[in-house]
Amino acid sequence: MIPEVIYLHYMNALLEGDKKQCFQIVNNLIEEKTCIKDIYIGLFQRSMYRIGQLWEKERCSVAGEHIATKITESLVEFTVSKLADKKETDKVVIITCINKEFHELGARMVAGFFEVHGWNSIFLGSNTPQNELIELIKLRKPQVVGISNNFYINTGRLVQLIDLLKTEFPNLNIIVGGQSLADGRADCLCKFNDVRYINTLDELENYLQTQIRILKEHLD
Ligand code: B12
Repeated sequence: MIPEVIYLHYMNALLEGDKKQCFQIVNNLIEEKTCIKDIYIGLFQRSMYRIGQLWEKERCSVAGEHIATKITESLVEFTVSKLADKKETDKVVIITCINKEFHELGARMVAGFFEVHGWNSIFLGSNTPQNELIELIKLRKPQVVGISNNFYINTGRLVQLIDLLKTEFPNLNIIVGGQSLADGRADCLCKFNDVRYINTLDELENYLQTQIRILKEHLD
């Protein structure tokens, strides 16, 4: 858990665009061995969701939101550079956003979470064309592909993409995340019996443990 006083201090610095202060706070938390999930959820996600609410009420400008997003992005890179497992690995995950989805911070965090857990993650970011993703899967042969969908308008495109991936790669492990499908809106995935919607980093952590067990059994 991140103490409330630290969250408020961080939120204040983020709203002021004070990158140095934000880095200082996060660096201190890392040095105190705060769990990465707490930093990602209790600081990064919580503050960005709050910025979304402020922006909706016109209490945070678009520029203020862009600055906060950029600071948070660089902090995710910073945490990964500090905490990623540097051992060689053949566990590969591709994390991507759908075509026309411009929210990429959550997906970057998820890619970082895989790296901290010893995976080699290939992060494609926002607005990825379907054919580019398919070519990359053929080339890199990932064990898992993670797709992010945050803007509800893109959900049709998400289903279309999964249909295409399942036709090209019937055995591919696909996970999906993002706010569009939260709060019981993941029904559109029912038609794919092996595609998982993962809503939280706790669920992702459990999923990773299962994957590692399956990969080990496969090698034995
Ligand atoms: C920053 C931001 C933007 C930035 C994004 C920049 C970037 N580089 O990412 C920009 C300016 C581009 C933007 C644009 C828009 N935005 Co915006 N944006 C936000 C904001 C404030 C923060 C998003 C964020 O980073 N959240 C923090 C991350 C960490 O959380 P997260 O994405 O949920 O990710 C977590 C989980 O969902 C999950 N997850 C996410 N992806 C994946 C993938 C996998 C595989 C897994 C396992 C898990 C997973 O794990 C993460 C960690 O827990 C949100 C507010 C909010 N509530 O999030 C609005 C918000 C998402 N935006 C919104 C809107 C409406 C828009 C615009 C339509 C605005 C406009 N009029 O142009 C456009 C749409 C662009 C598009 N076509 O995609 C709405 C969406 C409403 C809806 N129901 O769909 C929100 C909720 C704001 C609001 N309160 O109305 N936005």
